[in-house]
Amino acid sequence: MSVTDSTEVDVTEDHSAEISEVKAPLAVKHPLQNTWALWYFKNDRSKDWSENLKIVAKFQFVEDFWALYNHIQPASRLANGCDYSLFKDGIKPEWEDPRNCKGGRWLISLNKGQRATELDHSWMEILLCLIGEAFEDNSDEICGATVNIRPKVDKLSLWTANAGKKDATCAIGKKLKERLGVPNHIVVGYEVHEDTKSRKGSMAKNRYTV
Ligand code: MGP
Repeated sequence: MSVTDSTEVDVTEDHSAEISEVKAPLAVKHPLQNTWALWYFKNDRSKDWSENLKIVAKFQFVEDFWALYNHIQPASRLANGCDYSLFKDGIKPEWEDPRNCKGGRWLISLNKGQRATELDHSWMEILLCLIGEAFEDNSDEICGATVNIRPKVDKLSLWTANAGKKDATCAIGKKLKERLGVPNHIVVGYEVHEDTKSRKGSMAKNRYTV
């Protein structure tokens, strides 16, 4: 998996087998509650959007997560137009997936300066919230998370399954804000995927805010 030694990630196949070969001392690995898949998106305009989404690796142990994380480029080093997504195994990081289609995302935008200072730390914190099941009773509502690297505004988003479940969705948003250390006076919004898909302006309206 040549993802650390080139300026752009070359992800052409599933590397799960390679990652799960990493052995912990005494060969005891610590299982996660869910199996997760890391996806990489590279914006190749000659292909449909969905065809540009590739699985980098799946993992179900803490040690395999770190092996993968330490092996790939940090999000801040990806080229503009690229994304990483970490989703529960079986959920594709797209609106159309049956487990995403009634849901939405908590969205945090970062300006250009924050790419160097905050992006990698915040993305790592989101990854740790996911694999550590930080959303407790509402963990079943979690689908995954995405980081979009873009020329003007990078985006971090946490995708949940049911936009109609206000209490669970807002509890997730509050926990996310707390874990990322977002100050209280900064408002974080939740967009419903259906609205994001059909929006006319530059932003979909927020269904909820925390
Ligand atoms: P984007 O990559 O989420 O954001 O969506 P970006 O690049 O910041 O652009 P903006 O439109 O938010 O300003 C870019 C485009 O990719 C969308 O307009 C869609 O055409 C396509 N796209 C993104 N997502 C997440 C999906 C998806 O889940 N399904 C499909 N079919 N297209 C998507």
